[in-house]
Formats: sequence, structure tokens, C-alpha cells
Amino acid sequence: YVPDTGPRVRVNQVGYLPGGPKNATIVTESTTALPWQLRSASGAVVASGQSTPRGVDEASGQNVHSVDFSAYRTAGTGLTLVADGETSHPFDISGTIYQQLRSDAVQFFYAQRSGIAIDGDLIGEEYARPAGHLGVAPNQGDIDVPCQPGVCDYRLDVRGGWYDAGDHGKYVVNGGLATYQLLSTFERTKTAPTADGGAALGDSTLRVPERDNGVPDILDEARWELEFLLRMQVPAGKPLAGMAHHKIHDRNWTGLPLDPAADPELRELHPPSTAATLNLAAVAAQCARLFAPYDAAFATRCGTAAKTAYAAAKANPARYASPTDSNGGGAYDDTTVTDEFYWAAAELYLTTGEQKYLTDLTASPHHTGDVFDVRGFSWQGVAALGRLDLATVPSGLPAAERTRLRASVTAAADRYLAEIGDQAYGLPMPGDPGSYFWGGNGNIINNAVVLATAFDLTGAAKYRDGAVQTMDYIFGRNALNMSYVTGYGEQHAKNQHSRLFGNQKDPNSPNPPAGSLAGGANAALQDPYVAQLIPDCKPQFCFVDHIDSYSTNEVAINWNSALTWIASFLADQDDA
Ligand code: 9MR
Repeated sequence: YVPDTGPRVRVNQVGYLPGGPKNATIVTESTTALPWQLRSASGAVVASGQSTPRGVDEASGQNVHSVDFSAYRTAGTGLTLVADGETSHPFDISGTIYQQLRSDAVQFFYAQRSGIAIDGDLIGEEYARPAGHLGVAPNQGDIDVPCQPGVCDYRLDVRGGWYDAGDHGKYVVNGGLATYQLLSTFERTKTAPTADGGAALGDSTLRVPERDNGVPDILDEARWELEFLLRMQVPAGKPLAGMAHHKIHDRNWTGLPLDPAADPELRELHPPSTAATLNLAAVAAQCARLFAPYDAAFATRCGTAAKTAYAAAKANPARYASPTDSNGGGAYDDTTVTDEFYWAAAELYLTTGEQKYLTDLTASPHHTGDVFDVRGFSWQGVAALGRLDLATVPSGLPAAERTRLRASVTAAADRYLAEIGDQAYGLPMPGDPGSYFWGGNGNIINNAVVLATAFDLTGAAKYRDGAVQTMDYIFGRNALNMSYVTGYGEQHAKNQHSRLFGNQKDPNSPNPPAGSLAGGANAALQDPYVAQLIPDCKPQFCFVDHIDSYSTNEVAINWNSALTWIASFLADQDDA
């Protein structure tokens, strides 16, 4: 199998910001510099120069050159880059290229909602569907859900929330990261100098049914998951009270595609875990401080849940989800929870200012350690979330301590910049197969989030440029010449693994909505479809836009939350 990768000149197919970095990659046999031309839509040459030979790129196995046309700053549409007899896909140069993505990336969450009918008037008729998992036949859940046998003697109402990904499961650990990133996207509008003050994410800006309720729409969307996460907490008076059940999903995997309302399987609560409990504590603490101006009662409910959960986790510090509990849903297992403790203590300290949380977070090995992995943060490694918030959210931390924490963000950003410089495709990650893993597009974007935060903290353009250049890879400057975001770019992923968006299997089912991010190239080939089709792929080629490839091409809330954060940052750079 040889994929059709189109023209050998690889660009960000969405486009470039007028004052931002403009980089491209040429796949060629040439080992000496090549002339390139930037052409307007009418074909006129508006800029030209020479490429830089980069040799054979480890991640793709290709001989490549890079092109830097940052000096050209004039807005336009339908531009192309021409080199070595090839013409790139067209792209724009404009300050507004990311405006629509800012809202499309959040809209994905509405489309993933459980427990509510999806309104076609809001997001398009093809996405309209009845409420899923409200106990209406053939559904069995999620309003009166039993535990797995032997796990508990009660049933819980755990309706609502978002379906995690292409499956029908709902997982507290991953819900935690995704909710954090939506809340952080909002909180950044209060703390970052270039943010537009929240207008773009405020009330009546997004396509959510709660629009026009006096609450910023991105908070409305986050609340849909927060309410679910709160419901996952073990009730008072029960064993392990205050902890959170790790997950709820079907006993057996459901069909592909399958409307949530048509799922006949038994849904079950899985055992509480320390990691899930700390995810609840962290995001409920964020909720308490961010909802306070809009809904004091809800903020108080969140604050109480956060404290109760944190105390329960401290009393039960080593209850781990089983790595083999993966029938009918993902395991989301994690046996290192020092990072979850750090993150939760940080959020509780930022919200309450209480000494006991400061004491815990200061005692954490992560407080002085390096929390920024070169391969990005994810649902399993969350210390960076605490660090980013300690660096950006106002608090009573001593000035010297704040300075140290901020310096750790810029130090990480400097490492990512060095990696971007080393990679011919401009990625902030090493080029070996170990950087291309399940859901890696989320981790790549999370490195851009760290770069963007360094820009927010310092105003140094190099960090903004690093974040922008990272996104070039996501939008098509890659070995496959593929934009990983549905609806964005000339060649984009559109057949992601999903039970909701199963057009490739069933013409009555839609493709994913615009703004849906695919998991990305995964050199470990962890599904039978790619294992059989592309067994010898070089890392960047280990991706197929086919619905059966769940290990390279699934949608997921934690990847779209990263996209949401960075899209909002990018949209704010409209004058860059
Ligand atoms: O994103 C998860 C990835 O880090 C793991 O390697 C993988 C296998 O355990 O699971 C991924 O999460 C999936 C989850 O288990 C079930 N819902 C779909 C998620 C995205 O593929």
C-alpha cells in the first residue's frame, strides 16, 4: 500500500499569519539548494528564494529541504509554493485563518454530548440525534447504573458528560484533562495579554443550547462534563465515599457506527481509583474559582466536591485502575499518581489559598522537578497542568517562587524550540518512532500550548512562532501531506474512528464535524487495520484516514481540548 501524498511541497494548508513564521518542506531527491517561488492565486511570483537541504529526515525516511518564506507578510488567499517542479496545495496568508477553528474545535464537544438530544439547528441537521443513555429502550443507562459485580452495592445516576472518543464510554481521567483544557482556554482570556478578553468565547458566541444564559459559552460546555464528573463521586456513607469511579462504559464493545440511543448493552460503574479522584478534585477546584462570578451555588458545589475528593485520595493513595479492564471500554490505567496529586494540590491552592494545599504541593517531587516531557503531557502525565496554572493564575505565591515556576515554562519552551529547529517538518518532538504514539497529535499540540504559555508570560515572539510552526505539522506540513483536522486544508482527515460519525461504514451516518482532530501517526500500529496495511511504515507514515484504524485515526475529547486551547490562542494572534 502506497498512499497518494500529492504534491511534494508541504505547507500548512490552512495558512500562515501575516507576521508569523512561514515554513514549508520539500520532498526531493536533490541534495543541493533548490529555487522556490511563492505565487499569488493568479500565478504571479510574489516572492522567491533558495531552499535549505536537510538530508534524510528520521521521522519520514524522506530526503527533504526546508523553505522559510517568513519575510513575505502580505495577506492573500489561494497562494501556492512552487519548487522542484511541484506546486503545493493552496493556502492563505491572513490574520483571521484561525477564527472559525476557535469555535469549531469547541463545537466538537457538543456533538459528543451524552444524555441530551443534539439540536441540528445548532450544529447542522446531519448531526441531530436523540439523547443517548437516558434509560430509554434499548438503552440500559446511564441514570441508574450498577457497578461491575462485587464492586459496590449501590447504583448511580451518571447521565450526561461527553462520549470520550469514538466509543460510548465515559472516563473520569480523560474527562478531567479535557475539562481542564476547556476551563484553561477560558481562564487564559483573563490572564494572557494577547487574549481578547473573552469576547470570542463568551455568552452567545458558540453553538451550545445554553447560549444567552449570561454565562460564557465555553463554561457552559465545560459544565456539561463537570456535572457528569460530580455524579461519578462515591456518595457519603458508602465505602470509599468521596472517591470517584474510574469510568462507566458498556460491558461489551458496541457496534460501529451505532447511535448512542440505540446502544442495548449493560452499562457498569468500574471501581473508584486514586487517579480519577484527583482528576475530579483538580477540575472541580478550577470550576469553583471560574464559576464563582456566574453561579455561586454551582461554584460552591464544585469546591466542596474538590475538597472531599482530595481528602479521599489522600486516604486512598494507591487504588489503581486495572490495565486489563478493557472489555467494552478503554483501561486508562495509571500507576503513577504523584503527578495527579501535584496537579490537584495546585488547583486547590490556586482556588482556596489554603496553606494545607500549598504544603502538599511544595512537598511534591514534581514541584521542583522538570514536568515538561519532550513528548508532551497527556491524560497519564498531568504534572504540567499544575505547573502551567501555578505559572499563570494569580496567587499568593512569593514572587521568587512565581519567577522560578515561570522560568521552568520558558526553559521547556526553549527545549521545544531547539527540537523544532532540528526537525525538517518543524515538530517540537524528536524524530524517532518513540515520538509517534497513540494520540500523539494531542501531545504535539500540548507542546505548542507550553510554547504559547511561554509567549503569554514573556511576550517573546520566538515562543509564539514556535507554537504557530508546530501547528503547521497538524495542518499538512507532514510526510502524508494531510491536515489532521476535519474541514481544514485541501486534504484533511474525515473518516476518523467513531460510532457517532460513521459515514465510511453507513451513508446515513455523517463524517465528523469540521474541527475534529485525528489521533495521528502511531508507529506502534496498535490496531489490526494498520498492522496489516502498513507494517513497515516510517513513523510519520503510520496513519491511515480509515474508520477502522482506531489507534491512528480516532477522535477524542482530550485531543480536541488541546486543539481548542491552541485554536483560541492562534485566533488571538490576528495582529501578528
Ligand atoms: O488515548 C489513549 C491512549 O493513550 C492509549 O494508549 C490507548 C490504549 O490504552 O487508549 C487511548 O484512549 C482510548 C480509550 O482507551 C477508549 N476510548 C478511546 C480512546 C482514544 O483512542
